[in-house]
Amino acid sequence: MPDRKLKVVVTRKLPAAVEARMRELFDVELNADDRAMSADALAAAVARADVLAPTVTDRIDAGVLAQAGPQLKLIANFGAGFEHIDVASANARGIIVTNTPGVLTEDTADMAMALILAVQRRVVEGAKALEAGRFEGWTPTWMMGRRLRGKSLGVIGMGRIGQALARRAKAFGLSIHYHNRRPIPGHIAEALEATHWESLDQMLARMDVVSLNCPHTPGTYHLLSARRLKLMPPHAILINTARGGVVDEAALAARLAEGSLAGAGLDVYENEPRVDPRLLKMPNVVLLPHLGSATIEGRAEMGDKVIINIKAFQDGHRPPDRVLPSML
Ligand code: 8YV
Repeated sequence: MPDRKLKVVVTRKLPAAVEARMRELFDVELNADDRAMSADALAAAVARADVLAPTVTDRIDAGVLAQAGPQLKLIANFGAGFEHIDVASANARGIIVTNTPGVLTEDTADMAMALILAVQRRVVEGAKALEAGRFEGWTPTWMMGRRLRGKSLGVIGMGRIGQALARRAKAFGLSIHYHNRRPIPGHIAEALEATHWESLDQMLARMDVVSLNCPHTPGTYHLLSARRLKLMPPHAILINTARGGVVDEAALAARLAEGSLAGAGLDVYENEPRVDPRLLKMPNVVLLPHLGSATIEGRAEMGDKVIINIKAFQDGHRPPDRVLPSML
């Protein structure tokens, strides 16, 4: 590794303490005005950077990577999801890709639980009704939601975040079910009293609440297709804190509009920041602007991870959070 400081190009504004530490360690280019970079700006960045530190709002595809200079050796993503990076193309060019797993697990699980509560108990709908002057005093039948205790939760993707959500949901009295590529270790399944469903179709047909917690890979694109959404019973709700592309958003909006699904809580969308306009008008749908990991603590820890990955690389070690082809 050369003695000079690594040129690190950071594509978005990061927490101040993270940026300050990066200034100490690296020859860093920060993005003070925090505007998302265009494809041309990204291409220019990979042409001059030793390390690129992008986020979910940057599309690092084969076209951008084709512009990379030979000095670009690391893409240290600020975020856990990496579907916006063409990892295979990067690896083929000898570029390592890293992410920030583990530090946003609890925050994202909190948000999924918050969405379950919000949709099932009509929290946002009630707050909006009050703000609009529609609260005329208590009545026995107004704004009734559904009880959580005793209901079933089907988690799609039982990794770190799925398990953290399952722990929360179990404490709220939900029974835990999951669909995953592989069953989780026995001791974890036992503690959660979790049932593994080999068949996603069969699980969907029996759950009261379904939560998406899997990564967006070529294999999970539109995993919840129009056909699968139709398998969910009409009283069921869908929660998505994973990635918009895992659900056919137009088909979801259509199902909700026809009343054949009771509600949805979404933090992510297929074409962010665009949201299917039909969803915006539905009282039984709670929409958040991709806030899953948005805590002061979580974002600081994500920054630490980015720095640790770059530092390890700079010191001649293998960065700890490499994204490996087996994860795709
Ligand atoms: C991040 C996320 O804030 O880490 C992820 O995968 O979805 C978000 O919570 C975002 O990816 C930042 O790049």
